[in-house]
Amino acid sequence: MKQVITFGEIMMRLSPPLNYRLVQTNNLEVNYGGGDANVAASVARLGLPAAHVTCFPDNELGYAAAQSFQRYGVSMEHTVFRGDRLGLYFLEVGASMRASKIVYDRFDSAFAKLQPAWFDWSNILSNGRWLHWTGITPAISASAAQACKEAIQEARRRGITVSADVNYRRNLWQYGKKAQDVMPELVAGCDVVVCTEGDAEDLFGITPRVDAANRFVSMAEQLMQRFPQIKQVIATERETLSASHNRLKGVLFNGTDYIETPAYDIVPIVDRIGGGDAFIGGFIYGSLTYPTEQEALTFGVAASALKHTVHGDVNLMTAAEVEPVMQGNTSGRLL
Ligand code: KDG
Repeated sequence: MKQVITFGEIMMRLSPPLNYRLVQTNNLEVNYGGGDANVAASVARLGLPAAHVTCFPDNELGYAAAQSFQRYGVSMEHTVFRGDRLGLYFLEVGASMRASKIVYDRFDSAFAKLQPAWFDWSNILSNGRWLHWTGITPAISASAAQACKEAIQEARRRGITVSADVNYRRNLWQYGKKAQDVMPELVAGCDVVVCTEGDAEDLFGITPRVDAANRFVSMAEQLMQRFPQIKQVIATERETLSASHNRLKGVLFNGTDYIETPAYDIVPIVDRIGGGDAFIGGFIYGSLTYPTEQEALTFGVAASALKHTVHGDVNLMTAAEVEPVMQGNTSGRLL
């Protein structure tokens, strides 16, 4: 069976154990994560073939990062090992009224310095059924943005479904190009787009109409008018009751119908990093497995809710574990 293929940077995540703060800890736990790679890991754990394409330094840190995703069943066969630096990030996990904190140390990473010519997309995508990328990838460097564009173009030529999580991280866009200039061309090649109201406004200048009955639908309609290739706009809507208690639901607009899921109460949150990626991984799996958009969307939100119960960036749930939650069994009791 052909693969779901993702492209982007993987970083080493270093976090104090338990709820220690960085200033007091003597130990840092190691995890690896990357928005796009987390999606590949989700899909692979759920049971469909997935591959992640990236560039790692040609050293022990690069090999360890590659292995961490191989362990979850992600094919890393297209990894390029060149360059010197693995990006890092430091995370203090929040609790109750204290929000999580992240410090990035990723500039000049091997991924940021990749050359687009190192990736033969025709060969990589010859075994692809779905390409997914996030707005983090073109934010890293001009060459990463170019490689992302070439991947999308090749996927389009091959009729492969393309999805994007626009995920606007304004602090990352530091190489001289503006997200507002780069992202429209990339998003124009996508079939499925994950976009919040805030990102639609910041990136594309799209705001819901003042008289809109449903603000998400109004935003999604305008996004689809501007980028006619888009067939589905999806998002999660998160109510933050505290750092350890969120309420999450999924929403989808397909040009005609608006669909939403029941809201999931997630309490206590163990680790919310990668919750959005778990949603997308679950949605991709659901779209390739279930006959209806309602099921795909609900599966995605259930997978995301479960991700919040596990440390690390990656959703490690199997389909058999997500299904009961999707069907409303959120008690944690064995059936
Ligand atoms: O969505 C989770 C990602 O943010 C995390 O895995 C790390 O890729 C990452 C990033 O750029 O922050």
